[in-house]
Amino acid sequence: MSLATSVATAFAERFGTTPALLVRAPGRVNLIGEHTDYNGGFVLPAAIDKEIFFAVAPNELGLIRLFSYDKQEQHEVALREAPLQPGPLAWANYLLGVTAQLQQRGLAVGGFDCVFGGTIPMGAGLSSSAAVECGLALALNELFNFGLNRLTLAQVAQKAEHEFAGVRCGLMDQFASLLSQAGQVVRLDCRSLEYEYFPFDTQAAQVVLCNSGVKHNLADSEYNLRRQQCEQGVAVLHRYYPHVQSLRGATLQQVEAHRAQLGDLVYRRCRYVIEENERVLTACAELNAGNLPAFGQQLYASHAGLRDDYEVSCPELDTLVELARVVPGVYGARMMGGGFGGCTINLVAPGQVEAFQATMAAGFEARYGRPLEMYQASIVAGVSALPQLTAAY
Ligand code: GAF
Repeated sequence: MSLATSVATAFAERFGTTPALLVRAPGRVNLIGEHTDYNGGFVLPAAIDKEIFFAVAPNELGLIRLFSYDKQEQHEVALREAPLQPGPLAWANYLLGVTAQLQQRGLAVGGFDCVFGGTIPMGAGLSSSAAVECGLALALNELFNFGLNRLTLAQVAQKAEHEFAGVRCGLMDQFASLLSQAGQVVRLDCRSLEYEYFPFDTQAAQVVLCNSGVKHNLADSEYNLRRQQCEQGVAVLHRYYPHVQSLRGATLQQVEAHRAQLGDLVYRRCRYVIEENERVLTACAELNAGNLPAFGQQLYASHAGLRDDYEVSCPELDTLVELARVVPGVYGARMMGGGFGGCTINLVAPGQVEAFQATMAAGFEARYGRPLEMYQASIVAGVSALPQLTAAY
């Protein structure tokens, strides 16, 4: 039985009716452009074939009834309890956060039932939380005919993450989950919200993810701290250059000129972000030119900046990148996502994938004494409603 069918079946068993809607919401990779989104910069993500399925239907009970298929836990809230508040279950908060954001926009969310479950590994930096938020955002939009466009749904989901998960994330993950297209990476300008798709041929470069297996408790607080340090940098630069509203608007010359006022730590954070924005643009030009080795060099440089200046890597991620660097057929590798654990992204020439995986597995196990989990990712379309399954559930 497919996972979508299992989720639909679980819905029917639990709520005694067939779901009105089935939705698929993907996780994402980011080729390059890390920690740039909340600085008004560029990112280059794509949705992947790790996904979460939702079965949903309205109910006449005035209740939000949520069931996690993976955790086999249910959470129930009465709509009259509005404004909704975050509760004790982390997974439920993503869903409640989306509902609350829709309500805050004055949209009449009715009672609904939802079962969801998926294959996006948690804490692997593949944006399982954004997929949960975006899948429900699209589902409720369809169920109650709100007529919101996908960009607005991404913003609803982002705000849910801020307010119900306490992470002041940028827009990248939610944007990628909702607006990706199959076989393409998308360059989003997080200042203007303009975006452009670039074909990405996984026949020419396979996307292989190596999961460090590290999940750092401090990841969320360190993430918010990085964002705060960038804001401190902007506040200093703004005093000298009033047009600078975000690090996107600043130059390396400006941060060099005010290194003393910024202090070494904030200076290095700013330097990384400005350089990373440049790297995204260079990488896109290389992609257009079909120069994968040059594209890959930008990934290595991105990793060095994340490790040394932004300080969001960890020894396991650094090891994975160093191991990849010497494997034949690897164009580039780097840590991906917020950092402090999760996956590295590796671009590997197709004929070399098996050898790559063998070398990485052996090297990682020799160093850390545990097996390395790896995934080969395809680039797929963003969140979609599925045609109703015909299986008897
Ligand atoms: C996390 C955040 F959710 C994104 O918004 C982004 O900042 C990323 O870390 C780092 O690039 O995934």
